[in-house]
Amino acid sequence: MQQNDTVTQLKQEFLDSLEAHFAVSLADATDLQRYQALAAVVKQKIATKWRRTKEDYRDTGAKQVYYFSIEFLPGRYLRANLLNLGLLADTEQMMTELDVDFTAVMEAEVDQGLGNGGLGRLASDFMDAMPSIALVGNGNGIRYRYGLFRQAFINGYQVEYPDDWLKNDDVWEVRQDDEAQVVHYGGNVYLQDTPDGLRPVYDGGLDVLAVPYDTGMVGADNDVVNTLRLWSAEVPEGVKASVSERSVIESISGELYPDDSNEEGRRLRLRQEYFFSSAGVQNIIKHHLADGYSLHALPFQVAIHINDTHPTVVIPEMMRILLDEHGLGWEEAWGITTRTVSYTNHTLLAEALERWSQDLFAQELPRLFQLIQEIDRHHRVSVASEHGEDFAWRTSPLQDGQVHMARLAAIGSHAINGVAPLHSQLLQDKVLHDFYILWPAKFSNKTNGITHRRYMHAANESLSALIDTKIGRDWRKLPKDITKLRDFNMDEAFLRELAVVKRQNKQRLADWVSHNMGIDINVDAIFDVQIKRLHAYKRQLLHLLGILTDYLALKHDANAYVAPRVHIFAAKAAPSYHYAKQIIKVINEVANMVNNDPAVNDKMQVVFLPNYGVSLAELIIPAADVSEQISTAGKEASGTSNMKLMANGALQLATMDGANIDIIHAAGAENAYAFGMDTDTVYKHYEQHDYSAWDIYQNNPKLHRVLDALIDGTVPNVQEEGQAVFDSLIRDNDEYFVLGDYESYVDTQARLGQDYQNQQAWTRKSLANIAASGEFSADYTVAAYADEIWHVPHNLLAQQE
Ligand code: 26V
Repeated sequence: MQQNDTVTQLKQEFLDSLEAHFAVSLADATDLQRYQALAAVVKQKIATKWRRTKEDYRDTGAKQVYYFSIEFLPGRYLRANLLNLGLLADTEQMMTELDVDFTAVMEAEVDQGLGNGGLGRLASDFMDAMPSIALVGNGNGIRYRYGLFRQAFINGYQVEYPDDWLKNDDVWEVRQDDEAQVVHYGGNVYLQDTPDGLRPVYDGGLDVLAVPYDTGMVGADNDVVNTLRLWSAEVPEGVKASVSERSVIESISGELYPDDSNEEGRRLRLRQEYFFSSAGVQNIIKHHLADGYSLHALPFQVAIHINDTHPTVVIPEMMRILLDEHGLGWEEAWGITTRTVSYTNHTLLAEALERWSQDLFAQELPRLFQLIQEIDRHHRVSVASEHGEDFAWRTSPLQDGQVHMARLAAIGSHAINGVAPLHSQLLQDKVLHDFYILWPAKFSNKTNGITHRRYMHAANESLSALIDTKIGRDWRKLPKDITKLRDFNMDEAFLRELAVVKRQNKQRLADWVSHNMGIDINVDAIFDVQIKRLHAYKRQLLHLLGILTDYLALKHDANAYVAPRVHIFAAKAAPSYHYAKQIIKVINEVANMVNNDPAVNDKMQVVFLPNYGVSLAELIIPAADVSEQISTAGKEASGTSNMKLMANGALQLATMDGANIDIIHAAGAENAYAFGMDTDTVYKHYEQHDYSAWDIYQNNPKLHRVLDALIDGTVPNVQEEGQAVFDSLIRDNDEYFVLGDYESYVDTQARLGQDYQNQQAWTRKSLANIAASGEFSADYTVAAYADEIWHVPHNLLAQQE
């Protein structure tokens, strides 16, 4: 079909859809109606491919991957779906011909935020990558009624509002009543002797109906559409529930926990974990048997991947089904379970490693608790003879009144991986060392990746189009081919064009900031960006101390050399994370002070964009010059904003942590700004107890002055918060070594500022980053999972190193 014909047909479908759904003409339709009408057209196109994909999987008996994750963070779907269907350019043209503001139409879609941060967004990047490399992979999670809170600032303080994302219905999902499952909680359970052996008898407890909503995950330029299945909790049909019973049940899928580090061990969270794990596993086994396979074939037909420990109850749940419902023996059930399940760890922070009180666990999931006791007993017996009682004790899922989920996951799965080389190494050497001794072959690394489709082709269309003019379009399918761009790093015209694209993207962001925040930022300045959850270990505070250093230097001497910068922050803090919220307040007050001081204004500005999420990331990332990745070495498992920013031409200002190391290696050390302590140094300080924040404060006059500014009124309106920050750094000896890395950070920033003045040299470094970003495509990451862990086929042509 001619392109014009496609546009003409789309136009007709769009106008028909508007009339069919809303009985309005284009001229009278709101942006929301236009969005919903267009989305309905797109959904129809997806539906045909989706049905065929499902039929094809069933007819060929393909092995299925199920990615279990308590969070998915898809953002908006419309643009990404159009891109993958190959209809984005035609739709843009159609909208131009109709004189419709397409951006406004796309922005009418709600940003689906059923996740906290990196872990949830990674799951959604994988949902995009899997169908795009024709891999049979589905998602399994929770359809939270309320997603991550909407953030606003009032007087510089974070305020949280509920995220009522289903207010206007979700166009993309399909409710599947026939696939509903019952999930059982609580009550008493005892074992009864029957002719078939011991069987559990349940007494009391709560039945919850899990109803799935499916959304098609569209592959890029192919006919594959996989399924993301999110479960919603309802009262089972025929059950008479009081108002309060109903609300207990519905609360299970009521809201996302807005925390990504501190396990508070709340009962509802455990119920959520069991909810999607149990519904998912029951449904998988039901279909497996209905398709005529034996339970012994499960590991050959199904791979279940658990994204962090939140779905670890999959392991005892599978045992329950195999033993109690199908009468298998322990050993055969255990073999089937462990060969089906694999596990990714996403954090080294001790406070984020999940543990549950055994009492609470036994109350909520009594049968599963019995099975974990049995797993625990088998484990102790099997390791004690060779490794001793102490070792058995240290590695047991049940210890000190708690259920240790990472231990259970390590024991009950056949593969364990970290998400960047350093992180995987630290898992083997430290956090999961005992398990590495037991089963070295279970361990591997799978470095995270990102979907260049959403973050480059869709969010930065002009960059991708410019790249196409130099190296053709093949790199869009084989991202590593983008290294061909290196041939053009002496092409001055091309470097200028790259700089023009960056400037346009900076202007687009500046327009947003002006419109939404009333601040006019200088697009000639360095856009110095830090976007991620607010966490002490991510050290937004180090960035802030750097800002105060420049500010005081300029106040002292108006001619002090400071390269003009716009410091851009975006971050949500967990509502219960008091210190993180205090840091937000301090950053906002510093921003106010700086932005309203004409003495420094032409050299520096600070903006903290509210309500960070996927859509805001898509706007900020293409505009970034500098990517701040400054966590304490050994704390950030991987990071993924680092990869997105690199692909869009930002240079890294980074510690040697997580995937920063691999990014610096790929781009070349001369094209990044590495600084600060490495992991060995950090660990030495832990061992030797020789770190003194007080000494650093006393011996560095510049830093002394900066820290005092937090408590002597220099920064206004932070009496309490400034003191809290000061105390955490000085009195509590600076847990994350902010002061230890301060000098190195400030020096590196100064060097970076100098380098930026040579636009051409800077753009050449930017090009080096873009050209090296291909290896961080999630397409390669999921292909590696497929080849080495799941053992399923895909069609990504692995490229020779
Ligand atoms: C933990 C918890 C614990 C308490 C309650 C809620 C909750 C929710 C999520 C989590 C998981 C935290 C782990 C996490 O998000 N890790 C991040 O994973 C990214 C993808 O692998 C990685 O890039 C980041 O470095 C890592 O911090």
